[in-house]
Amino acid sequence: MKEIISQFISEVNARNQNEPEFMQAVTEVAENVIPYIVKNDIYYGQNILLRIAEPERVVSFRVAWIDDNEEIQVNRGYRIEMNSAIGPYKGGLRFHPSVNLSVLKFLAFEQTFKNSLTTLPMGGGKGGSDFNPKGKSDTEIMRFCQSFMTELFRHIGPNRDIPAGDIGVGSREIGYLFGQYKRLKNEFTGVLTGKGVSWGGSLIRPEATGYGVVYFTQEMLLHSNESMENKKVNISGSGNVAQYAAEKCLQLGAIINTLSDSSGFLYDPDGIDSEKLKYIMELKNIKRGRISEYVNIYPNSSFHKDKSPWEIPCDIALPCATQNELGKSDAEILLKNGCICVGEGANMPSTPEAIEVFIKNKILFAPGKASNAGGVAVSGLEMAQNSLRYSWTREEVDQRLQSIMKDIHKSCLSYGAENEFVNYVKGANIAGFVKVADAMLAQGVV
Ligand code: NDP
Ligand code: 2IT
Repeated sequence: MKEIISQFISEVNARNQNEPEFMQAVTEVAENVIPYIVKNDIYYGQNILLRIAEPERVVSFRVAWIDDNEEIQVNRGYRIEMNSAIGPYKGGLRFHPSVNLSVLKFLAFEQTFKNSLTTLPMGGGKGGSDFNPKGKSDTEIMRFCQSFMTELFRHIGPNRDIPAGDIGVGSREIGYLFGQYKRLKNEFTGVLTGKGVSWGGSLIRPEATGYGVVYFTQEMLLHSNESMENKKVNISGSGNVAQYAAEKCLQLGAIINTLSDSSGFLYDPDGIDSEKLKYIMELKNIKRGRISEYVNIYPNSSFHKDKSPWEIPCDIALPCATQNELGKSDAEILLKNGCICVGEGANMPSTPEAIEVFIKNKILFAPGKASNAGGVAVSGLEMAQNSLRYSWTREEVDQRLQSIMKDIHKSCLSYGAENEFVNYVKGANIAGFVKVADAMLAQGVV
């Protein structure tokens, strides 16, 4: 078996040199899915995983725009249309200087499995740009978004490819992107998700990823006769996912120790309560400030420059910032300090070595493609509401989100239960694969 897997990985690697993040994502899936394929005749010999690892289409384009000093700036834009076996391409846009083909291909690959897990009809895609939104004025952001969409609009559409937000792309950017798409096409359609509620957005979409992570974490805990109540939680990041994960943790009676950004982490030994979280949301979303500013308002807390929050003892860790932010030594410290559960809010935040530590020690570990699927799931519900030309209440969307997260948990159990232990990584990878693979088999070699 090891040989079949390594042969597969070398074949994919040969075509994707210098794409470490993409290879990391493919390797993890291959290790879980190839043994399953070998045991199941209908998939064996069809090269399905090899086909899934090859994007259906990759678009790369120039984004030229003029900054506030009237200088011409040039960025690179991308859209990876990874897999459309079970529905139109669907996935976020990331604006961050670290964006490159490897990062977006890993995200699009993960998205294909994640979207399959949601139970909704969405294929996998991802896009973005190496544009850095930090420190840019509102008008610079608008000009960039308009230039980006002036090329992207040819490749997307409500039945073809439906982008949304990700790192650096929130409601402001979705607004500017939607405005430009509508102007270019002279059509008001559900081509993007994460829209404002007054112009086709869904209630609960801003909250969905963070809430979903906590709903999934709660399911894992309940399955082990545990609960969120009074648990100490370390969260990384302080963006969209981190903020609403924190909000839901507080609603379920947990205590928030930490939040972070790329400059370091904040630790509040008294707990970040809902009033403090409100301050953080305003600081990050309106003032666009840094998390270190919190200590000026709450002097009992401390800011740890250039460090990640995993060294603070906790019961639950929710990495909600970015890929590979939690390594082997972080995993070891978490375990040593008594952590019982890790729920990934970000995409691929734990390194393969960290995951190995979690699984070897049989703690509850949820991979992002299962635990952060609530965001794209509510994007799918936004698409459904747009098609109906109708909108559901907050309660209705939240109920559907909760039941989708429970269904994903059940799918992980179906394919990942190993005696008393549940290997959620294996469960999510195989369950995500089966639905896409069945659709690909039915549709022939395309
Ligand atoms: P935001 O842009 O709202 O926030 C990102 C947060 O992560 C910020 O606090 C940011 O700090 C921090 N961060 C970003 N890059 C790095 C880095 N290289 N090192 C350390 N910290 C970093 O993004 P989201 O909250 O939307 O996304 C967070 C993660 O969740 C990503 O992995 C994303 O792919 C994933 N995700 C998002 C979904 C969504 O619906 N938005 C859905 C599913 C997954 P700083 O401000 O200093 O950059
Ligand atoms: O990684 C993700 O799932 C997202 N950034 C959300 C994608 C979406 O289409 O809502």
